[in-house]
Amino acid sequence: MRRISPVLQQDGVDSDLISLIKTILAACREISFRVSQGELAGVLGSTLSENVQGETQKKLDVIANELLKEVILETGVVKAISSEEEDDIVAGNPKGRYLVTFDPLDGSSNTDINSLIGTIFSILPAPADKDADDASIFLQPGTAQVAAGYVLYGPSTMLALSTGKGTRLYTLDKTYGGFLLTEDKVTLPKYTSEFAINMSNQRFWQAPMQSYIQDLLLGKEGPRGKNYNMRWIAAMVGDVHRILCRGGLFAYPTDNKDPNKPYKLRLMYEANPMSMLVEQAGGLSITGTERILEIQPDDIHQRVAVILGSRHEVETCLAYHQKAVSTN
Ligand code: FDP
Repeated sequence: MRRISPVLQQDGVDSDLISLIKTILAACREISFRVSQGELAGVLGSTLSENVQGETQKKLDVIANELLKEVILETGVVKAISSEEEDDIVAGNPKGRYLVTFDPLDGSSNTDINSLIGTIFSILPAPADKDADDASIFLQPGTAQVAAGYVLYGPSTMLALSTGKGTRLYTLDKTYGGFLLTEDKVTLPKYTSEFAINMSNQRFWQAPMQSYIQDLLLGKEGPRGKNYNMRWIAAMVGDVHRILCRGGLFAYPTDNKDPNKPYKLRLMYEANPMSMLVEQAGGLSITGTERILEIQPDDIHQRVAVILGSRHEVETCLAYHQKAVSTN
């Protein structure tokens, strides 16, 4: 079985980028260990470190953020990082060639129930002409990503990674401590009969999404002419992993539950890296009106509607949205 470095070298990936990816994975191995220790490690909402006042409560997502931040900035090849856990960007080496944006622990509400969680990351080129503390250096569309991936902390710890030459899956070999290639060419089936969506939001969706899902629920007797199954892990990293493994459609669409927050998922460190992984595996990823990877971000923490997965199903969902526009 092949290790990561030779696979990336064969793809012609820059040696600085390879060592950056390996550094991120080293932190993820540490996070994986702590996750697997559960209550025993005292990390699930419990304490890990102390300060002058005594013991400090540190949640696993905070610990994961600190681990990643520290090791990534130490590489010297990173100009700045941006994290779901940090309001502002954190400057690194002014001469660093890369930017890293990450969600240290996606699906963190699953930590309490010993269910799937993961780390999602996206690597962008760093513009040379701007300062390391200028947040606008991150405002690049997803098409600019030089690498995207996630590490899933499940029954086994798995990595999905793309550097633009397809999507591969690796599994952490806990006996030797490294990730080994276990799926060389992830390919999403074009057709699917499985979807993932938080149905409790149904009444808040826009009309095209309401009728698309309604038609899936009508099954064999409805316009789609087949029965659909639903799966919902409630951690994007887990739902997208299932889709990379066997296809399907995942959606967190626009809703009007809270008029100030029409979208749930973050563009820079959730939607963009997942969209790259899905597209590189032959799938599609859209908001309902546009390709996610082409969105020009205007804020490092901006949110976006997400519909991704098997090509034919995403195209069908898009057609419902387009029909609504043309009849309006
Ligand atoms: P979480 O809040 O538990 O971290 O964006 C984060 C996310 O999980 C996604 O991973 C998941 O798909 C979604 O939120 C679930 O949110 P809801 O339970 O509100 O639908």
